[in-house]
Amino acid sequence: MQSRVVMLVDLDYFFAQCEELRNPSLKGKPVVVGVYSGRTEDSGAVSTANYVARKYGVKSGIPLFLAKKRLEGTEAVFLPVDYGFYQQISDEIMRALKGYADSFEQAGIDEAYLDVTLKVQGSFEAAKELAQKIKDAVKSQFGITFSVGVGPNKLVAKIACDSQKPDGLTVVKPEGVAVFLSPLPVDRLLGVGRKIAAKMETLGIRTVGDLAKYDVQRLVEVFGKTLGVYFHNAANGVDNTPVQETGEAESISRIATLKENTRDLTLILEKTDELTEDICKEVVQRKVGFRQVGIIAVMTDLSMHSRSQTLEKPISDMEIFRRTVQELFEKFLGESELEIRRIGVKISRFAEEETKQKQLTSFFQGN
Ligand code: DCP
Ligand code: CA
Ligand code: CA
Repeated sequence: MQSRVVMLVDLDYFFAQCEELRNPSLKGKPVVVGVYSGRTEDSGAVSTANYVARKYGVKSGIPLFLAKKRLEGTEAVFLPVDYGFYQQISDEIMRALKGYADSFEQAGIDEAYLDVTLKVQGSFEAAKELAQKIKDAVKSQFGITFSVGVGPNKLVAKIACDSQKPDGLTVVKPEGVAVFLSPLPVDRLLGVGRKIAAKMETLGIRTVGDLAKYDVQRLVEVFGKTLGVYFHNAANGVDNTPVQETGEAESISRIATLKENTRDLTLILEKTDELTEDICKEVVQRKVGFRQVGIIAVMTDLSMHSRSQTLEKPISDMEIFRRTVQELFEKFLGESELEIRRIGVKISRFAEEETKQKQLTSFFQGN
């Protein structure tokens, strides 16, 4: 199977770069953007700092007074966050980035995934050129630099991006994933916080390579099924989550013409079975569950009708799917009189994947 080609674009020292954009005289000086809590003049935390300030050990999250201390004697400039301004710049850049992608997923104020598989016809060489082209365009249109990682999936693209900052461009081809990931410390994987890294250390796991080789059954025993399997896959660079617009009303559907116009349920179900099977293949591939099943009927007078049913919980099970389709057609035939010419099956509300993602995210936040 041909590999996907996925990019992760992450804008460099974003809030601070926005400040440099509006006031170019800041360039070259340490710039710290802070969230001032207002209790005392210096209480609050660093939101981000430019790379000049980072050389002095100033980074996101540290207290402002500590940043001040580390930057003593320099020309450091401290500024309060101006979220509205950053949002505006972000919106414009995101709109431009979206134009380069087959599918696009914004993953934060300053980062986005681009699936460019079709755009580059599966070629990582072409993807590298495209990434450079996007960097140049964003630099000249908006005056903003970013780092980008290119890989066969979101996980690899993200880690590739992080590996070279600022203004980086890192390409990891499918055949290079293992070599790229293995030497990295485990905490480079999303979800491996300090606590989990410490636990892994006691198991003799320090690098992503150690984790990749570790018995998956043991991981499941220690971390539970969801996380154990996730860690195993992540360490092996496996990630099938699609790049997709968040909140996008997505659906998968198939439609076909019947051999003859009919009201015979058996004939209709023969055809819908083919369609449901086809859809199920895609569901398995995309690793999603769905909560809504719909049918479409085009009658001999070419009028089109649809019916749908929402299930109690997300499914990916073929049998329940078929039964629901059957019920919907039975009911529909009772409500109509004409013969049917074409039939369609549709699923939507891919809730399960979302829940899974939420479970993982909330778990990670607990670390
Ligand atoms: N941010 C924040 N507090 C944090 C982390 C980030 O307020 N603890 C804000 C400020 C950052 C923006 O989110 O500019 C994006 O976060 P990143 O983690 O992408 O960091 P930067 O863009 O600042 O730097 P980098 O060049 O490492 O991407
Ligand atoms: Ca960033
Ligand atoms: Ca970011």
